[in-house]
Amino acid sequence: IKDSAYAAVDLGASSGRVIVGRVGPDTLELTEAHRFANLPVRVRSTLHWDVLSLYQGVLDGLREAGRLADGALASVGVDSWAVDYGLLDAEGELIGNPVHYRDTRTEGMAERLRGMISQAALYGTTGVQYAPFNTLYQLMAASRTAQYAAAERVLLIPDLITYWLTGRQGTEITNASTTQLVNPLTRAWAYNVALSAGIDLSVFPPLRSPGDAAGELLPQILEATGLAGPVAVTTVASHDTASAVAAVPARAGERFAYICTGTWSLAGLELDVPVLTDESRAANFTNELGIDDTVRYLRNIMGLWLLQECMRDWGVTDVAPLLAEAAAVPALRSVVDAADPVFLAPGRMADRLAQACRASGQPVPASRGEITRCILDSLALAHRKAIEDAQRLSDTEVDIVYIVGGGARNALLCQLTADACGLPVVAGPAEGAALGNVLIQARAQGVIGDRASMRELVARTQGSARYEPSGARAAWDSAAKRVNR
Ligand code: LFR
Repeated sequence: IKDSAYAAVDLGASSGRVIVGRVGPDTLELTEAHRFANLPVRVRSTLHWDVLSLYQGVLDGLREAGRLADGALASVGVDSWAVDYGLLDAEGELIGNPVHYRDTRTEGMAERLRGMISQAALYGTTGVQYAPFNTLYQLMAASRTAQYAAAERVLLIPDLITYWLTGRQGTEITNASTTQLVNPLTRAWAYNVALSAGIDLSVFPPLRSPGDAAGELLPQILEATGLAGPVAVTTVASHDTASAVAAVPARAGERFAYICTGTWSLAGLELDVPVLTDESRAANFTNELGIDDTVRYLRNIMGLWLLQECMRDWGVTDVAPLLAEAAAVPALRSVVDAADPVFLAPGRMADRLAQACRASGQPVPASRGEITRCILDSLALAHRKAIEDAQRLSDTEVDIVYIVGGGARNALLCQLTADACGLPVVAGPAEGAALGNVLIQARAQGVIGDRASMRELVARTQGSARYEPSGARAAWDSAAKRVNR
């Protein structure tokens, strides 16, 4: 059988890419067709996504993908970061530029909602962690604006791109689960929460699931990309993290935790049922939805964003020298809480890290190597804490940690994570989200089977590196005490 070629559109917070995946019973091969920068733009006081530039990147990428696949794309799927959305008017036109989740417009919204629904009821219904950027708070903030008054539709980012490609609208469930407007037990909208927040859920098109047909590329898209139609568009796990988790190369029966690394580190477990307890809420764990009725029980950790922001301030683009310097710095001199929302907004990151070290009575990292080391040690510590907490709160145990996403290439981070967790780490693939995206498309066409066989195919075909824990756990135990949570 000739292997089929699928195009994965994967939009991340710092770059977007279109990747061609060839999938067959024994093949899984990715080729990057196009990569483009994702550069947020601040206009007046609001931080926006430049969604039209991203869309142009998608079209350029599909053209190149078609060339790589000799014009024979079996299907296209779109995933991106979560929670953000575009507004459409009654004629389906985009109203304004989508607002970036790191914008501060949601300040005060959580407090306002607290007066309308109890924290226990909010978490018990949605299972979603508190984060200022949850769609729920964004919509509360937006609902006061003239743009919102003119809006008839809310489309999450991957659904917006899919709509532009196909003319058809839907709300993909894994991404919808990050809005804090979905009940993870029923996998349906949480009407009581929406009512409390004054949000009319009919602004969202109907829910759809990974594997569902999403339409076909419109004639004008075929023309713009030079593709020969018809080309199917498939609903994938459109939340990038859900796609990445789907591609974790765990073996059948293995008891594993995962860390999806990139701008964020998303660390946790795949469960069959959500954990909606008060302890889980207090620990700020989220129950996002995964493929096949799974729950992604995880914590958001700031991730390599901490380093990206320092590098932006330093005007540095090459990470390798920083990692080499960091490797030479003594371990665990200063650590910060890498899940702390004080690091959420852009700007002056090194100052904020210094401030956190000072406030906890630790040496302030000064050189770039020291700052990088502080970030990596802190991330490893946060990974450990998330994986420990997740096991305790869900009453499960793991024996191995998988790291997927861009951070899988960061050998120091992977080794530190193994040391901190006291568990072996298997790192790779780095393009986890794109792989998951491609695999769901292939599965929808019957090319591969269940979740276990998808993962088995990833394990068999994609490279990975294994890191054994060094055994020096005591140092991590004492460092953990310096980070108060
Ligand atoms: C990772 C991610 C996280 C989500 C954050 C904001 O790319 O999708 O899962 O919490 O971005 O959307």
